[in-house]
Amino acid sequence: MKLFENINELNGTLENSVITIGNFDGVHKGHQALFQQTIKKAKKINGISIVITFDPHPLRALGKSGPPLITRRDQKIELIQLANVDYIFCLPFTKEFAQTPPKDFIHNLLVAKLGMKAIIVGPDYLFGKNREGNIELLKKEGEKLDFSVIVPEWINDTKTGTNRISSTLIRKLVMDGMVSDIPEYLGRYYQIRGKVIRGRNRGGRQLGFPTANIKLYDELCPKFGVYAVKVECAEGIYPGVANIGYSPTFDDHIFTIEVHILNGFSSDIYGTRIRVNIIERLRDEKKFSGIAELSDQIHKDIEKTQELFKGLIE
Ligand code: RBF
Ligand code: MG
Repeated sequence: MKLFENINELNGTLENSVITIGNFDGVHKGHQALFQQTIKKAKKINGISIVITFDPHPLRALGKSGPPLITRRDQKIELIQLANVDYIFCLPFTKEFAQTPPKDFIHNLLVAKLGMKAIIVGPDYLFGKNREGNIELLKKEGEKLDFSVIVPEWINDTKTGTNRISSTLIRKLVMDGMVSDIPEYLGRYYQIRGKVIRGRNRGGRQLGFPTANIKLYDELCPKFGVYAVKVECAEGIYPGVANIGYSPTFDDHIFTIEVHILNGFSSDIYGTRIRVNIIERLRDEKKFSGIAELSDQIHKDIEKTQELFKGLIE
């Protein structure tokens, strides 16, 4: 597996390749299926498999706001790497690049530079200047330049009855707090990443539940509330309970993402980066009449989480 973060890093040209291209935000099961089909086709022709993706998101590069990303650059690359394709190109999407006419993109990059013999893309794939390139154009150019165009059907979403898995659907589920539905689409839990920063030092001292306060690195934040989570830090992987919101019991109105790690975890993790896998939504945040009531409730949240983890197969 070779990763290129700029096309200029590739000396010379490649040959006999099967390529899939997309933004692949979230690297969901639909994307994963495209990667597997790319690998399969490459084996069939004794060639190499290539994933091409972009960063930043094209809409951002063009100065539009764009959706909150499910996976930022590094996580997206890590997840694509799990697919075991031969080459990953994570190319900078710039305003200049956006001006590339679709035919130039096909001729200069895909065919001349990367030696494309087959391309595998989703049914709605559009590309090039003004998104003028489409599957029809690919097929026409494919006849001239001797590559095939493979367009797999959408993967059915048996849960909602809609006929495709999409990044848009996944974003909505996360924002609605429907996190336990996520593994069905991502093949993993939704994960947020961030750095542990100093909080108000109230959790441990006043409540009896020390929390790691997280400065979010990710863009997509689950709906406010309390969640059962699995925390990955340098020390290992631990169950935890997280609160996302404004802690309405207190009147400071400060947005925080806090995690209390279970089983007496007491390592100093200030300043380190942690990953929090969001497993299940437990409840809404509530304004309690006092610290004792809040503390009682957190006890219950922890019990529920421990039960949940007993039932989880790793
Ligand atoms: N604060 C609230 O005001 N209402 C809540 O319902 C609430 N639930 C929480 C649940 C968990 C599992 C944790 C770890 C924290 C919760 N908090 C809640 C935040 C709590 O007030 C905060 O951790 C302390 O004030 C320390 O910053
Ligand atoms: Mg804290």
